[in-house]
Amino acid sequence: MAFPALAIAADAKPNLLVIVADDLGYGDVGCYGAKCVATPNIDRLAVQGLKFTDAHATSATCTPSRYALLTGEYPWRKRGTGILPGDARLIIDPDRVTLPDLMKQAGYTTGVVGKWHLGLGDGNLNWNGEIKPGPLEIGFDYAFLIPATGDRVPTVYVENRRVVGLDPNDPIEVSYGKPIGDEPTGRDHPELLKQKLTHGHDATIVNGISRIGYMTGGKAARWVDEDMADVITGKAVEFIAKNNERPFFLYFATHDIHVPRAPHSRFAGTSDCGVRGDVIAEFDWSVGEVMKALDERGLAENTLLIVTSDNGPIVDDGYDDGAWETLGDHDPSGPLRGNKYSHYEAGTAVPFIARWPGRIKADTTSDVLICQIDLAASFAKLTGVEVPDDAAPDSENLLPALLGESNEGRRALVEQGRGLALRKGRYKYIPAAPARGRGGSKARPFDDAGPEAELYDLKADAGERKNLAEERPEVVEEMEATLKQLQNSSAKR
Ligand code: NG6
Ligand code: CA
Repeated sequence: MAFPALAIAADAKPNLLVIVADDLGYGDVGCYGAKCVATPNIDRLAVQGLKFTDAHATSATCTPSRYALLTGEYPWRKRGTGILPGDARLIIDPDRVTLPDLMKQAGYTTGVVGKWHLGLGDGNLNWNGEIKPGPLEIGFDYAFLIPATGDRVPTVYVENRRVVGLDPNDPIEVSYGKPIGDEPTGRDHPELLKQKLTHGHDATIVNGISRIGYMTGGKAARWVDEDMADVITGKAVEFIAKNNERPFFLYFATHDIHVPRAPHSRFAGTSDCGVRGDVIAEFDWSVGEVMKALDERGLAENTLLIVTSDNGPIVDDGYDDGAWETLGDHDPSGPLRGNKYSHYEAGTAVPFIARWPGRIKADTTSDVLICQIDLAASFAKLTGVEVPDDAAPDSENLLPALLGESNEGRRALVEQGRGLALRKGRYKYIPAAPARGRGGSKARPFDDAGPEAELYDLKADAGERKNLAEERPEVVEEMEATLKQLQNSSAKR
């Protein structure tokens, strides 16, 4: 593919560093109102940069949200982009032009460190051999991965195309169907668990925590959850150190603050709202280490550093880790309604801070509607590469808004919970879905839309409390038409 000459000189190009937390809620950090846990590093970023109040992931769960971030395509356009098991094949087509592809075209070294959860291999992957296709086939020069999630097997790191520290005499096998091997499971041996289960997560026990899925072998390669933040933050810092001579794009996807919540002893017990607060503190530490790495190399001034989250917050996501009992009056969703998985705003509205001392004004706030899906077109604009016609179809170039130079954001955004919802102008619309029951576990249902259509005026009612659907049928009709049209138009370009 031919790309036009680069628009800005190589030495002027900012590094691009996107830190994506897992399940960190809109109300979970200090500068967004959290009081029970100190997040000094993220708060400092906000003081030095631009804090967005209406920034979103496309989706209220991980796989679709990250698919959108890396491809610039709404995930619901493609089948198979829901939460993936740990043995799923790669869901991003190596032939498509992705965000990391675009950055490579712009002359950047590209890296991903941390949670992947977009599948690996092309079906029937052998974890003991060369693991591909994966991130290296979709535009990354370097990868250090948690293949799926912390609560899914295989519980090993993958560096580039290999499991790290694998003993060839102890091969790994993974199953998401029938049980394999003879290791104890959480279902049969609850007495062996550090954390009891509330739902799911009852298969192979690794490090005293039982997981989703069965695994045998790979004993020497298995991670220790309590060390995970140290390990992956170290890899992110290493990537920065290795690439300080030329511009880099780093996607650093932490395990924090997803379940299982197993903070290092440095953080355990440090917050006023239990283990969930402790892993927020650990996430903040990771952000601080990355900031330090930039400072030490004189890179901070010319690095666009973004901190955000892949979806909204959840207190009980399957492990009985005491998070509910110790939550106190902390509200992970802040002033918004809903949580992870839900159609309400807190499902996709996430913290989003952008700092670039060389370009973005310090200590500023923006209320524009912006989405992580827009990073592809915006970064392409910033680095002077053209987005090919068939790439990133739903990504809007919002560079001026991203840099705080414009108040113009998206006109509309499709938000994905268990179904689709629409943001447009001051309104939020959730279509009727008669088959939809309440979500979550029986004991702790999460706050999600019911079977009837819902319409909210977010300007007057940010907390989505007063359903206007009956009062304003003409708005419902217009929103419905826009949503249909967006669903049917396969591409903007
Ligand atoms: C759910 C898991 C949940 C979490 C989620 C994915 C159960 C009962 N629940 O199926 O614990 O792993 O998937 O989270 O197993 S995400 O942030 O990666 O989307
Ligand atoms: Ca997530």
